[in-house]
Amino acid sequence: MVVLSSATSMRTKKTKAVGIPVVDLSLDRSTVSELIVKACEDYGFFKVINHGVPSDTISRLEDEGVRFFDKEAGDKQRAGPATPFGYGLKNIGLNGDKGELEYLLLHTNPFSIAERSKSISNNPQNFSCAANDYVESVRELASEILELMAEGLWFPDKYVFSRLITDTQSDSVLRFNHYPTVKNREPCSYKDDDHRIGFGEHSDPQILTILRSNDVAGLEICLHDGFWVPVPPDPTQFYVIIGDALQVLTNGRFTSVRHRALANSSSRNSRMSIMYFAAPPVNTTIGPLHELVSPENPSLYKPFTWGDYKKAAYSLRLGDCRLDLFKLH
Ligand code: GA4
Repeated sequence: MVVLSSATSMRTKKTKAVGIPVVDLSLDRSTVSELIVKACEDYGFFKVINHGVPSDTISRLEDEGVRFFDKEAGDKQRAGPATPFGYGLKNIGLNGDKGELEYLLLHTNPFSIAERSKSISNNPQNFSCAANDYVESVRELASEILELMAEGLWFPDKYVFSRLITDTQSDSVLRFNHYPTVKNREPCSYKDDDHRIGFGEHSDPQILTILRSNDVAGLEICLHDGFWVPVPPDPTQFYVIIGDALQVLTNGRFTSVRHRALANSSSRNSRMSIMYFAAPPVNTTIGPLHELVSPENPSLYKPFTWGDYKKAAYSLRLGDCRLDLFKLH
């Protein structure tokens, strides 16, 4: 199954029809694992349906997000600045990247969520319960997907990827992005109002991202041939984004997908997305798995710790290809 979309090349301005893969997790395991491997190889991106995350878990966290972004500017600032965790407005990272958005970044450790909730919500208990329940559910979903990937790659150890993110010391992150509509935005310098950048082109540094948005469009992914494809929003389902760390673990067999969010001026509603970035503990060594290295397929990357990789990511700009720093050839 695929979601049909129309892709555009930035260089030639040509368009073509593209089908974004949809993986139905209720199908039989071997079919699902094959579909996932194919989607990771071809796109580094896919949609999952029949994902098992309760709709109530999703809507409770969505409501908390809406409540937070509805607050007065000064109240939101109390949760910031996002260096690296808290509330951020337009500034992304530490090196001058900007976007037409506001956001909330949280470490997924329950103690850290409980502490942050105090400056995020008037009812911190509600916020932290909603966030913890959501994180638990999407972590399970991410682990299941990683196990299916390992099975699809015929690895003897099906937990080889998933155990990296289920470790209690996992460095995973939860992010809310809110892209205000034009009427709520100040005039800005971008010439083409339909292509205002909400969150600029980049790949995610982590292993896997589980993304969910409301019904407002904006997300686009870049295909291997450079065509950009708009991703139709679907509030009831999740999109899965392959991150740089999984590209390294699979020795380049899966590639992290470059993506961006446009601040869509034609929509009357604002877009809100929630992302769970699944990461290993900071001291974990990431390198190509030996099953995927051979004389015909030599190792493409030198091993590094997740902490080193994060340091590299934060020292560069959002759109930089940070994996180049760790390439062997
Ligand atoms: C992209 C993925 C996640 O949103 C994020 C981002 C982080 C941030 O916004 O602080 C980064 C970006 C992301 C990649 C390069 C660095 C770090 C901004 C930036 C310029 C939370 C992450 O882990 O990396």
